[in-house]
Formats: sequence, structure tokens, C-alpha cells
Amino acid sequence: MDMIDYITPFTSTVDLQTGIIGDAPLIVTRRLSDVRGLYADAQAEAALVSDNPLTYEVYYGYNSPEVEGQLGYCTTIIRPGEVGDEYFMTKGHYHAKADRAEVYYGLIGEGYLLLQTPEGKINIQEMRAGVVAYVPPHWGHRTINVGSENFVFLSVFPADAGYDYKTIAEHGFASIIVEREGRPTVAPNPRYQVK
Ligand code: M6P
Ligand code: ZN
Repeated sequence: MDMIDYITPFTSTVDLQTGIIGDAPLIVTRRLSDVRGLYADAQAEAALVSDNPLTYEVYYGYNSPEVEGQLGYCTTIIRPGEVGDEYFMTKGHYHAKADRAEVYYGLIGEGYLLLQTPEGKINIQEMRAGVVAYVPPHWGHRTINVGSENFVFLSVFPADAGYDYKTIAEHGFASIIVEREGRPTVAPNPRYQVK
């Protein structure tokens, strides 16, 4: 029989005031310059790039081997703010292994989870502390901070899921979330390219 290469069980801690994983082996920080072309209003984006605000950070809890059977987990902290009238958001992705699912758990603040099939069918879920959201296989997903404080959630995903950012970069999401009369509103994305 093959020997199993056991991974030693462990715990790590998410600070519930901030969402920070203290001993995170990897932290990804995204400023506006890292997500150029993401927002619908290119002029507003260009005007803000000199300030180059930090829009979100991802704290990974585990440097998971990217193999079937392993899980990865992380917290995402999205700052409050807007580019034009479009709220700060993540890049969004499909999974490179498209049939991999994911679970999100809301910790702080208020956000929208925007999901899309490759055919452009949109689904929107509202998130806040305590809400568990299920991202089924094959749905692209992006999170958006629609509140006035940080929006923070925990994600758990198969470690071999991988990231397909290219499809989003080339086609975008069919909908955007914008502030209209002080409220988050779903609007058509003028830059969406049907697949
Ligand atoms: C969630 C998960 C992560 C992802 C992060 C930021 O926490 O889906 O895997 O990295 O959001 O989203 P993105 O990678 O699309 O910028
Ligand atoms: Zn994902």
C-alpha cells in the first residue's frame, strides 16, 4: 500500500473585528492600478489612478497544495468606495477547473455577490455578517462592497479550483452594481461583450 503523506492538522484565527488572518502565509493586495479596465467608467477610473486607492485584500489561511482533495481558505476585505458610481469590487473569476464550487461566509459589512454563467445569465445574492453563500460549479463570481464600512467574508474552495480571470477580462459581467439615489442598483454593463 502507498504511504499517505499526512498533513498535520492545524488551526488559524480570523480577527472578527478586521477579517485579518494573523499568520497568513500569503496576502494579496489590490490597488486600482492592479485592476485597470475593471470598472465601467474608464474616465472615473483614470482620474482615481493617481490616488491609487487600495480596493481589496485577500488573506490566505493556508498555502494549500493545489491538488484534488485539498481545500483552500481565505478572507477578503473590500474597502468602501466607488469608481464613478460603481462600488469597489473584486476582479471576479471563473474557476480554471470550472466544475469546482465554493462557499462564502459573511463576517463584516454589506456586500453583493454577483454570479454569472458563461452564457451571461446573472444571479445576485446579498451578503452580510452571518450569511452563507453557495457558489455552484460553473458560475463566475465577483463580490462588491455596497456599504460604508469594510465588507469582509471568508471563502472555502477546492485547492485545485484555480482562477480563470481571462474570461472576465475579455467579456466582463453582464451587470454592474452602482449607487443610484444612495442605494445599490443593478444596471447593465455597457462594456459587457457577449461570449
Ligand atoms: C474570494 C475567493 C478567493 C478570491 C477572492 C478575491 O475570497 O473567491 O479565491 O481570490 O475572493 O477575488 P478575485 O480573485 O476575483 O479578485
Ligand atoms: Zn472562486
